[in-house]
Amino acid sequence: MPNRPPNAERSFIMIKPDGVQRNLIGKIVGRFEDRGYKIVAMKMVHATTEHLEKHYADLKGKPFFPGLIKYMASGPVCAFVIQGLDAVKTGRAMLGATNPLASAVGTIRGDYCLVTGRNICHGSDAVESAEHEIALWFPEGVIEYEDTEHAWIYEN
Ligand code: IDP
Ligand code: MG
Repeated sequence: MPNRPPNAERSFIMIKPDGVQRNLIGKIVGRFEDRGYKIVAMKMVHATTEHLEKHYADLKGKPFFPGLIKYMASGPVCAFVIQGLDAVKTGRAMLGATNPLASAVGTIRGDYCLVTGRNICHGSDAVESAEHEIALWFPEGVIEYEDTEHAWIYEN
C-alpha cells in the first residue's frame, strides 16, 4: 500500500469503447484537466477478455458479467491516470452514479449517456483498487513530472 501525499493521490480512469466511438475522449479528459488533475499516464488499449476479466474480477458471477466483458472488449479504450488531491473520491463524483439515469446533470455519465451497460467511463472506487488497477493497466509505470500550474491549484 503506497503512502502518497494527499496532493499526489492517483486514480485510474478509463473511457470505455462507447466513449471512444462517440468521440468523447477530449471532453472527458478535459474535465479532469480543467478541475486541476494532472494526467500522469495515458494510452489507447484494445484489451483482451483475459485482461478485462482481471480488471473486473470482483464482478465475476454477476449476471451482467459476460455482457460487460463483451462490451469492454468490443473496441479500444482510453486508459489514463489522474493525480491530485482526493483523486479517487472526486474522480468518482465527477463520473456520476453507475446508472446514468441516477447521475446528476453535470457529471460525465449524467451528461453523456443513458444506460448502465453503456456508461462510457470507469473510475477506481478506492485508493487500494486504484493502485491495483494502475499496476494492471500500466505495468510500465506512470510519468513523474513537475506541473507548472501546481502553485495555482494548491496552497503548498
Ligand atoms: P462502477 O463502474 O460505477 O464502479 P460497478 O458496480 O463496479 O460500477 O460495475 C462495473 C460496470 O459494470 C459498470 O460501470 C457497468 O458498465 C457494468 N454494470 C454494472 N451493473 C450492471 C447492470 O446491472 N447491467 C449491465 N451492466 C452493469
Ligand atoms: Mg466499479
